Amino acid sequence: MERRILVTGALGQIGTELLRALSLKYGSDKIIATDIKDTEKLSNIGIKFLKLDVLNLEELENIIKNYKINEVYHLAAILSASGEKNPKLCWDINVNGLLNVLELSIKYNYRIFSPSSIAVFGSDVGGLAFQNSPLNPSTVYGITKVTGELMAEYYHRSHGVDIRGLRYPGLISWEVMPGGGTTDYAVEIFHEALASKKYTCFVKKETRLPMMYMKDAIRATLELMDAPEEKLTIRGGYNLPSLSFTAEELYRKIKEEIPEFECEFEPDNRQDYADSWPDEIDGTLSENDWGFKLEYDLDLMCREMINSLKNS
Ligand code: NAD
Ligand code: AKB
Repeated sequence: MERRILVTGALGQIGTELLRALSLKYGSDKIIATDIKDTEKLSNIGIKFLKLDVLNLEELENIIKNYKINEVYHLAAILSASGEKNPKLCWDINVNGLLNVLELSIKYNYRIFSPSSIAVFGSDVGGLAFQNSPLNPSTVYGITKVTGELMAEYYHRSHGVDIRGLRYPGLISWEVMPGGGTTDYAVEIFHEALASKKYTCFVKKETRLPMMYMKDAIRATLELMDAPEEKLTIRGGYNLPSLSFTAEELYRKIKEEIPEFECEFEPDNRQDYADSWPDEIDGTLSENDWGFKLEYDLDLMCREMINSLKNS
């Protein structure tokens, strides 16, 4: 099948790297990148960019119709910390934006990738979150992600929509700064380790969260979208095998490479969101259903982050 791919929220932390992976795999002429923000950069690499607010159903439909889209990577969203500042906007974009994508898929019959998050879990989950652990999030962002998972299952069951989802952990990448999440400290720390050699981390040093290097996350996304339909047992969001380390362990690992780096820990309101999430994720179902395996451990990820930032 020739792919004609639409990416929403394409200028964000994941979108920027997913665009490159999709264009390597399918060709840049097969991709329409969209975002509520504007850019001129993508035309240099042959990707067509259109400004699109996912809440604008008419414009979304025009793009899907005009470009005969048959696959959508729906990344437009408001993340956890920004969501707590504006819960209604978070609900509108994360839930109603997804509903627009789902509704049009009934008419235009395209496949959908819709990311979920470890934020679906709440503090009742304990340290280790299994696929079927309770979903009682305390952030509005987490509530929108649980709703998104349930709507994905519903549209698949009732309308046969081929939608797939992953519960990404905190994603670590160097190219684009993350957009208003709780796990952003794990990216900022690398930038500051190189730029100013000091960082004030906004969670306590003992805060342990599930994390993953972006390359593993992009590969997981492509592998899930390539998995045969009959292998998939869930549609809302697969737990992914993930790394698990404390903020202090990350600091110590970076300090091995940059000995003069100093980090202080001054928790703010994001500590509460971090405390409500699990320390670790059991990703056995992803391994069993579609064969996902992590490639990057903490050492490899830190070395690659530091080298990439040095050379950027
Ligand atoms: P991001 O904030 O970096 O990017 C989101 C993009 O969506 C931004 O470029 C923003 O301009 C765009 N956007 C916001 N409102 C929009 C609207 N109304 N219409 C169109 N575009 C809009 O986020 P990300 O990290 O790239 O996350 C992408 C998806 O992955 C989200 O669903 C997020 O919940 C999920 N996720 C991310 C992480 C992570 O660590 N990055 C972890 C778990 C889940
Ligand atoms: C956030 O911190 O909000 C995201 C996420 C884990 O969903 N990075």
